[in-house]
Parts: sequence; structure tokens; C-alpha cells
Amino acid sequence: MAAPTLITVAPTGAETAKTDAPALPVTLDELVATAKACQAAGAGLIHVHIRDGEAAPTLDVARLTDTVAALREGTDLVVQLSTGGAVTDPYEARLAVLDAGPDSCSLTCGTVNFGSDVFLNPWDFMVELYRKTQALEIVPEFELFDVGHVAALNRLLEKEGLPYGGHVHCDLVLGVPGGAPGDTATVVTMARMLPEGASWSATGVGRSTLPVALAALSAGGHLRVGMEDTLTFAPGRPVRDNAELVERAASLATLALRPPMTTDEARTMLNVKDRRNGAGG
Ligand code: KMH
Ligand code: ZN
Repeated sequence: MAAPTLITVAPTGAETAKTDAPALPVTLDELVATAKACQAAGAGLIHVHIRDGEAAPTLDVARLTDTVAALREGTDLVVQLSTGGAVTDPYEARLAVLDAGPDSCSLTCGTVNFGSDVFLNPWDFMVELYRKTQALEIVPEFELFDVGHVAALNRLLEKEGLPYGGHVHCDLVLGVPGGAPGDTATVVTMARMLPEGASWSATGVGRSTLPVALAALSAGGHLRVGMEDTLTFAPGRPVRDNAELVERAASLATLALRPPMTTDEARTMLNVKDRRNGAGG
């Protein structure tokens, strides 16, 4: 029997305006309601970007701390905070995200062109962020936007040792204008370069959503979906909401005889520290 599928939902991101996508969850209430619906549809992990009172992206630590608490209270999802933020966020604010005490955080393994912007992740910043995850016992998810990022990940592990929990989990983020393309050949190429024993999910932005999801499932990977990456369900048809994308991912995974992982299975696979109900620090 093939392994079950971890479905990660990335419901908000930092790039889309609420006015352009009214279903985008931008308030804490909207985020928690989305998280509950996505867990019911089969998600095991939530990748979180938050917005301020004007629905603009923010890395405010107090707000992030409240968000982590509310998601823990309302769901059993593994709570992962983005340390990527928006392309304009300074390194100090991205490092401070960890002070909100999430189960997991994203850690991007290199700089990448991002449309007409640049998403900056120089080596020294990667190392500083990685050391902070180890010190605070937070499980990093290595975000890989390009083939060179996989080489940088391998170098990071060689020089700095294993992450907290001892398990390496990665996410291939494909189809970003400026990054690696979202197609089957790239999924397979990057998956083959990953460290031995690593688990990985993949997401394809925009039109590459389905090709990447199908390739990942067939290659033994997990799935990330959500309105951070995908706003169109089918040509000419906007996404209804995040749960619709999770439902579709769960159907594909079930069809592949790799049904969605439970939240407990996700916690075990990733080896996150149990911080629920005062269980951890
Ligand atoms: N918003 C992008 C610039 C992450 O969450 O770590 C970066 C991003 C990656 O979304
Ligand atoms: Zn993100």
C-alpha cells in the first residue's frame, strides 16, 4: 500500500489583493474558518501568511502569535508560518517570525527572480534562520523554487546538520515567473536531487497547478494547494475558496490510492514538537 498524502494548504500568500479575490482569507476569523474547512477536506498542514487591518501583508509578531494560538485552538493542523513574507520584508522581520512559536516554518534555499521582483535569500540569511529553527525546536520546510536551491539545501545540511526532529521535509514551488517551470520533468529532476529519506510536497502556481500535482502524486510526493498559488480552478472559472482546492487535491490523492494523511500522521512524519494544550514550550 503506497504512503498516504500530506496535503498542505497555503490559503493567503502575500501577493494577492482581497479586492481581486474576495474569497482570500485575510482576517483571523476568515483564516480560522478556512483552516477548519480545509482540515475537514483533508489538509494536514497550513502554510500561513497574515494580513493587517487593511488586508496588507504583515509579519507583526504579536499578530502572528495570536494567529498560531487561534489555529491551534480551532484545528489540529500543523501550523507553519511563512518566513518568506512579501518580497519587501526585511531579514530581521523574517527571522522574528519564529518568535511566534509555530510548529514549522518555511525556509527558502536561495534567491529567485519573482516576476519583476527578487525574492532574496542569501546564504548567510539561510544559515541564520536555520540555526534559529534548531535553537527554538521548530521544523523547517525547505522551499525550493529552482534547481540550484536543492544544491543549496544539500550544502546547508552538510554544514549545519539535520533540522529539529531529524527529518527533512521540502516543498517544490514551481512555475513562479523566474523560477523552475511547473512540469513533470522538473518535478522528477528536483525530487531525484533531494537528500536521502527526505519527504517532499510540490505546488505549481497558476496553470501549472494540475500538471505539478499529478506529477508529484505519481512520483511519491505530497501536495500543496491553495489560493497563495492558484486563483483559477479551470479556464475562466475563479476558485470558489481554499477548501475547493483541498477537496480536489484529496480526490486526486484518493484516486492515486494515496488518500490524505490525518493531522496526527502529518505530525508524526514531520516530527513536530507537540505544543498543543501547553504540551510543549
Ligand atoms: N511571498 C513570497 C515572496 C514563503 O512563504 O516562505 C515568498 C513565499 C515563500 O511565499
Ligand atoms: Zn508562502
